[in-house]
Amino acid sequence: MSNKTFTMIKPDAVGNNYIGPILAKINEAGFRIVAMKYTKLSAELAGQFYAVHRERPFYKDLVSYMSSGPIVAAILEKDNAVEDFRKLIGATDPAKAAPGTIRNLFAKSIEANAVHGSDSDENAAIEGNFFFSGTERF
Ligand code: FUP
Repeated sequence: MSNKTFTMIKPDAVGNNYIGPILAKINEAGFRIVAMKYTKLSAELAGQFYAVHRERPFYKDLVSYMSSGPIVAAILEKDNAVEDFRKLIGATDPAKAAPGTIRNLFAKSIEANAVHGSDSDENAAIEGNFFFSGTERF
């Protein structure tokens, strides 16, 4: 079990001025920020990041949405990081996300669902490496 996960605060949450409240929830839940950047994905990079979903019907819209505005990408550290962060963000569809979870509080739709959280230790490493070099982690 690794102690790191990867997250993005997505364009809807950035646009709604939820960076601060979401980071507060992340810190209150006991995660330490190891790396962080405010950036914007090109359609090409968003397509690469979500390549695992390329056969799904929502892929094109997802890529266009994820490249529509700035995001915050971060690597987070905590014991049991992947599982605990998935609990903190709640279900993919905010209508099904448990009360008090980040998606329940801040997301509007299944596509514009406020945050990303890695679903496995392996993907956490792949996704962290997608955004950050070794010297950008502290
Ligand atoms: P999650 O792991 O909770 O982020 O969800 P998935 O990996 O299943 O989906 C990745 C992203 O695809 C979601 F964050 C939002 C988008 N998505 C849709 O737009 N429509 C869907 O029906 C499912 C996912």
